[in-house]
Amino acid sequence: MIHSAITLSLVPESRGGPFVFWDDLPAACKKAAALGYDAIEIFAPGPDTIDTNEVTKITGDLGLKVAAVGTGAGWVKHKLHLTLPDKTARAKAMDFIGQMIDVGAQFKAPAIIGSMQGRWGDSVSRDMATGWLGEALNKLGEHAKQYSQPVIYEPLNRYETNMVNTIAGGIELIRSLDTTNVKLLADLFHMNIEETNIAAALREGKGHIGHVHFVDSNRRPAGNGHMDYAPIAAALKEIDYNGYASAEAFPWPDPDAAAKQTISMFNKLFA
Ligand code: LER
Ligand code: MN
Repeated sequence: MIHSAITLSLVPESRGGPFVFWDDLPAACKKAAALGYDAIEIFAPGPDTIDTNEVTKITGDLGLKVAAVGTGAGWVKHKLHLTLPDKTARAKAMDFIGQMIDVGAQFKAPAIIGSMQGRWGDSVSRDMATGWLGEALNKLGEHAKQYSQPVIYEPLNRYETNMVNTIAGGIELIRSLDTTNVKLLADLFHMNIEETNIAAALREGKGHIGHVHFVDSNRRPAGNGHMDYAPIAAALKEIDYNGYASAEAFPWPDPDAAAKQTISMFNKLFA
């Protein structure tokens, strides 16, 4: 069974980004629960900015789960990522993600590594960056294991990273790891740019996909672009995907309408 989730950003620096709800955790949780969402996905400024008791209380009272926690603020706020040339900076990036894994675990939620994968170039060769990323994923995957949570690794489109852009590239990367605790995030927006056939890529990802960002071709809420969802929903069912379809979309035309639109598409496709 596929579960519904919706994103909330608590990071002022990411304003303009693809998050449906903004700034106000209690209000976002109330709205998500009222619309029938199963979970909330939280993009926070850092591990020490999440009041774990508050999140546990608010979500618990509303019967909501936490689907995942993002780590991208490590890049957006601190300009850290896992493939920087400076060893100390890479270690800080690892530490940031490790602490986000610890925080997420308190809500039984995995952490997502998207923009924190960084990119190669200048003094950093592709091989060096791939080596560092692999090392980091091995360590973080094993770190997350103690909580019975995977690490969720997200291939991004070519304008955001040159590390891994497709599900096939993600599978190749995770097959090269020693840890077996890294899963892929299939973000339909990135896939629409990079994949030859989205449904075929999802089928190829059977057993490897741990999270889905449910969004349309133009990053508006599902149903507001030209994404052909029927084969996508069929592929996710065919591979027995039982994680979240999480609305990581622009709050278009506004957060409330985006939230309503997404849950109505979710119910049509997956309920
Ligand atoms: C960024 O484009 C994205 O899709 C996020 O989920 C990554 O942190
Ligand atoms: Mn995404």
